[in-house]
Parts: sequence; structure tokens; C-alpha cells
Amino acid sequence: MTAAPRWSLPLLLLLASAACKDQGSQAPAPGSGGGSTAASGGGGAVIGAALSLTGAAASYGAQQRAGINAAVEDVAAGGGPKLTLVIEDDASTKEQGITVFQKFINRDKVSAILGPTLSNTASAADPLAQQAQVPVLGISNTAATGITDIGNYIWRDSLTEAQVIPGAFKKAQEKLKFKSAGVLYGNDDVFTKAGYDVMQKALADLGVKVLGTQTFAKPDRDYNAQLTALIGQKPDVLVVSALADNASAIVSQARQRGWTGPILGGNGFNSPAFIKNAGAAADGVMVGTSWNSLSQDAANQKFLAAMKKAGVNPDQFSAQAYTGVLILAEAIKQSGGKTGREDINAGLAKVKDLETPLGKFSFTQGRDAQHEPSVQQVKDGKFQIVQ
Ligand code: 1QQ
Repeated sequence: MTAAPRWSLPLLLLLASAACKDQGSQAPAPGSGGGSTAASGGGGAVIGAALSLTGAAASYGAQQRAGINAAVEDVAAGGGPKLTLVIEDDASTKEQGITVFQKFINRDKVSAILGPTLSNTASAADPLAQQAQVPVLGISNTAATGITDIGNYIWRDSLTEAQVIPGAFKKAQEKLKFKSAGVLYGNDDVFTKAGYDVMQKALADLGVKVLGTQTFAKPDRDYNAQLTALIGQKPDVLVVSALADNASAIVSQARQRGWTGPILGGNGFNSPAFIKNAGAAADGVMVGTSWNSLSQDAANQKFLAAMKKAGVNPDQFSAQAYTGVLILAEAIKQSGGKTGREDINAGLAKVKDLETPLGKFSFTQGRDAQHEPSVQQVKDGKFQIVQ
């Protein structure tokens, strides 16, 4: 006869409540930077979301969290698969991204991961998931290389800079007729560097002469030396590859130095936080975007209504995050409701023409996003879609 372990009732209750807390709300995760967790109830697929809730990319992470939470609610309300979310802060760094991925893979035993926010973090953390055969769906990684080519478990719903910038710059040139440019980019970040490479090629293809190129690093706050050098060359346009925090300071300081000409940005500019922090200096800035805020498609209208209900002014990042959850739900549906890591990875390959806030969504052969981009320009303190 085997003796049953003799647990006391209070101890059992304590263990049960600790287990609930771990999957439930507001449990700070040991060793992962105190990210919050939010659950939509037990069962179903456990999805980890690694988001930049602090650090250089925090303005994107806040939008992503709002988009993900809204989509989980909408999926549940629409009778879709049950999704249990674990949200952790990747702190906008590679190191914290790796810690969070390890927790998701080994402790939470998630079925799939959304994020991390920055390409910089993804380049370091995604290889862990690939190794463990856990599907990752990037929702904001736009570096053309070094993300989905990590392996067959890595997907993204974010168009790369290479898919967005050439068309955006072409449209900008048609409107603004520029022939020369001064370029400024961050040289300590995978995305800002990759964005620069794409910008340089796009400008060359349009026959635009680059009169000067300057660099900065994420912690920098004073760009006057670089801007003085660039403005001194009298280019027709300034072109900047930067995350939102740096972007707002760069644009403000350029205007303070008397720059009245056009400014073209990369994906880092696609945040209301950029406009808020740059104020009137942001007016006229043009940027390519993967989200058409004016889209009348039912899926976009549903997203806009969900964000309104949440009291959040939506942007491209919440739209891509919301879309990420819709895609995972569709992948589970495509795998016959099975929620294993392998099942979801196989289901992702079957997602095709899915109605999302980004438009009809499919993946390319290389697991990248495939849908129509747009161009937007800041007018009166708001992004307006350029027709
Ligand atoms: C990347 C990005 C950032 C600007 C947004 C999260 O696109 O790191 O790839």
C-alpha cells in the first residue's frame, strides 16, 4: 500500500492560491523585471508577451499591451480559442529579453510568444525560442534581416522597413520634390541601423544625393553637433532613423536650429509619443506605416471600437499587437483547436487572407508580413494618412 502524502488543508489552500497568482493578475515575476501578468481564465493556450514596458521603447510597449488585452477580449467574445496571457517587461534590452524568454519557455511553458518589442531584443532572444521550438510572432520587429531568418519558429506581422520605406520615400519625393538629403541615424540599435541601410538605398534609387551622414546613440540627448553639420550642407530634406524618444528630441532640436524643411522618419516615429514630445516641431514629418488608421474595414473598425472602450488613443503598434492575437487565434483554429507549440507553428503556416486591422493578412514564404503599407504625415498634432 502506498501512503498518500499528508497535506494539511491550510497548506493546500496556500499552494493553490500561489499557483493562481502565478497565472493570475499582477504577479511580479521573479527575475524578469517585475512585469505584470494578466489572465483570461484557466485552460486554453498560454501565450507569453514580451513587451518594452520600461526603457527606450516604453511608448511602444504601452500601446502593444493595450492592443493585446483588447484582442484577447474580442477573440473570447467572438467564440474564439481561450487564450491565457502572461505579459512581461523586456525593459527594451537584450539581457532582459533573454530572461523573459527563458521564463516563458521553461517556467510558464507557453504555447507561443508575442514580441519582443525591439528588433534589437529579438535578435538576442528569438534564438532561444527557435532552439526550444516555441513559435514567436513578432509584432513590431522591422529590421529586414536577422529576425525571421533565425529559423522556422520565428514569424512576424510587422512589415519590414525594406517593405515600407522605398514606397514612402517615393511618395514623399512626389509631394516634396527633394533632390538632396542629410541623414541621421542611431548606430547602437539593430532597427535604427537596418532602417538606415534601407533609407540609404531608397534615396540612391530615387536619385537623391546624400550630402552628409551623422550618427548618435540611444542614451544621447544633445544632437546639436550632428544637426549643425547636416543643416550646414543645405540639403532639401532631413532623413532620420531613430526610436521615438530620440526622434522627438532630434526633430525639436532641428527646428530650434532653424530647420524649416521637411523631415522623413522611419518606423520609430510611428508613435503618438513622438508627436506629444516633439510638440509643434513634429508638424510636417512624414513616415511610412503599416497601419491605415482611416481604413473602414470591419476588422479595423472593431479594433478602433475596442481601443476607444479601453480609453487608449490607438497607433500602429496597438494595431499590430491586436493583429498578433488574431493571428495566433486563427493558427489555433487552423490546427483544429490544438494548442501545442508544434500545432500553433503548423497553424501559422496556414493563416491566409485573415481580416485584421492591418488589412487582409498573409505571411510570405519567409514568415514575414504581407499586406499594403500606407504613408502618414503629422498635421495639427496628429498623424494624417497621405492619400
Ligand atoms: C524595431 C522597430 C521599433 C522602432 C519599434 C518597436 O521597428 O525595433 O524593429
